Amino acid sequence: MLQKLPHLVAALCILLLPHLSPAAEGKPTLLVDSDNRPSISLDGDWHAVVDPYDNGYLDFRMQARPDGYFLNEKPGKSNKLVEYDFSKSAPLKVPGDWNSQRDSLFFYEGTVWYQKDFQYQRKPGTRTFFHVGAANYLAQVFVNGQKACEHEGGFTPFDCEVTSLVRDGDNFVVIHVNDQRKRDGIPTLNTDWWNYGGLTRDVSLIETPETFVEDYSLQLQKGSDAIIAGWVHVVGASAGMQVTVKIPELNLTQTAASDAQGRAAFSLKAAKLQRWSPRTPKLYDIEIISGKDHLKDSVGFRTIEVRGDDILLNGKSIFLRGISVHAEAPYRSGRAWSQQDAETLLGWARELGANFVRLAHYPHDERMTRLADRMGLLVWSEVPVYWMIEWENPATLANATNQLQEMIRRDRNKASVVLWSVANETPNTPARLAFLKSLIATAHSEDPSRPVTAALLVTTLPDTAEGIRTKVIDDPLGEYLDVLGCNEYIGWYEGQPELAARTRWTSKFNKPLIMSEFGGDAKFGLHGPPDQRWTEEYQENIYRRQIAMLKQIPFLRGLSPWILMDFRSPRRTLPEIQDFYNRKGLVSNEGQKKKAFFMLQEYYKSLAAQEN
Ligand code: GCB
Repeated sequence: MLQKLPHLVAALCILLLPHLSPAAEGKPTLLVDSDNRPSISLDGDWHAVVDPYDNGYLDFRMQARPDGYFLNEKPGKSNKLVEYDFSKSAPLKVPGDWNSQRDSLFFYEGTVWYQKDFQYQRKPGTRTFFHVGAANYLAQVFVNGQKACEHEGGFTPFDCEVTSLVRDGDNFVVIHVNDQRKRDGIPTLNTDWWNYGGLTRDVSLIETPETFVEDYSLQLQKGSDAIIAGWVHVVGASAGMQVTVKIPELNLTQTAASDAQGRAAFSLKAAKLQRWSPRTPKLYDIEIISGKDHLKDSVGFRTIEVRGDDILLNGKSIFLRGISVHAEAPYRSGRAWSQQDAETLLGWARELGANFVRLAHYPHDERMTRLADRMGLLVWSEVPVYWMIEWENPATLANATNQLQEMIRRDRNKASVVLWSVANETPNTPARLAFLKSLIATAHSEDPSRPVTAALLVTTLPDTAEGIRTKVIDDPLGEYLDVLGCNEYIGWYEGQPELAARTRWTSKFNKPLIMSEFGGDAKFGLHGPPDQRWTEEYQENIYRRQIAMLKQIPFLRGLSPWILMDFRSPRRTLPEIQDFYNRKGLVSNEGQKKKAFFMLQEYYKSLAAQEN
């Protein structure tokens, strides 16, 4: 009997499972639409202990400490390490990366322990979640000395259930954040952006009723201009729980019963739906009601499809006038997170005449996709599967899959997001292909409504006798993608800008192409002839020649040149020019527009005029 006990316990757990949230298993959940839920902000100053040897977490044998961490969160009240004292440690601002807050942390990659006291009074019948908008890269959350959850991945949110850990009155939270680059991580050791560490996005406590809407999907059905279909997932619901979806402006209300997994399916017919598009970014207020939970959101409805080499928005072919954007904060540098950061970055994109942004190379703050929804900017959203990854490592694939699922889950109800990208410039090997095929399948099954893309590299054929060179899109991954992305640097990493004039493009696939990167560095204010590198004139020359070349590609359906604004990168050391900035921005990190900005703006204006 005793031997059978574990099986009994396991069976009991399985029986109880539908009533538990994932948080109860120690794995954080992700509350969709969390920015519209009642919350208590924990942003502001946090005590921070910089722990380069991760000594609070690892003992002298480099083993994880059994009690999770060993710092003295209440001096005098515990016998933990006397060397540490949160209360005397200088604070760091949250949200915010640590690198741009303290000179001594500029190049720092390692552990910082964050600590904050907070007052709390739990209302009866509620559950409490600890929400982290993003922590780069590994995070472990401890509430009142007890571990609540851990999370891997620096760019997606997570919510730890802390209902049983919080108490009325004084509470404290400790978060162990480590941003050491890992060979088996996503991303891996080498990237062309700054590894900004810390609690880089908002932190808050979120309260929900005991039974609550954890996730939902409502989309305009493919091929339809009136049917809004989807589902709502309620945690804590038993089969037959009533779930209601309302769209008051459309006079729509529908109630459905949840199944045994807490899922209720919906199909609503809207008689006079105004579809979301860049020109008319119409958002509808929606309400989802289940038991005591009442979730509100603003959602746009549109379809996005691929037919042959066309991208169809609401059934009509669209050309994506885009620009790539890093989550670098304008004017002050560091990781972007604020509303003002989002408004500045997307404001420049709009000024450029863009209807599309590639949010590279990882999911950006949710404020960006919220704002894109309101501004009518189409979005390419991407996971940091970048350059080299441990393609054969199942744990790395599980991690990439999880980051992809979290990205999709957070933003699947944003009309602006039209493309999920699974990778950037990855090598053409069988192991890579298997890895990315799996990610593509995940994206399609999590969200059948959106096309999947990736930024590929191409093969260049030798020059013909006439001096014509051909670039062939032949990466076998192309077969599994819906939209092809392609990065090329003619005129920067490859020859002179003029080379574009004798370059032709072909593709093995009958699919739309987005030229997802091209460009070159220019230091704002540095002038010279168009063949002098680093000058604004050289960069402008690249854009001029590129635009002429791109116009000749019949299956081109968009472009997102590299990049909107100069961004910090440890790879870019050239003194007086780069000074640790990648200078391919059309706008400097101080907000000055370079000549190429105006060249691309002119092209985009002419394209927009043709649309009329
Ligand atoms: C690329 C990468 C991008 C780099 C860029 C560059 O191909 O995708 O992350 O920043 O080139 O500037 O070299």
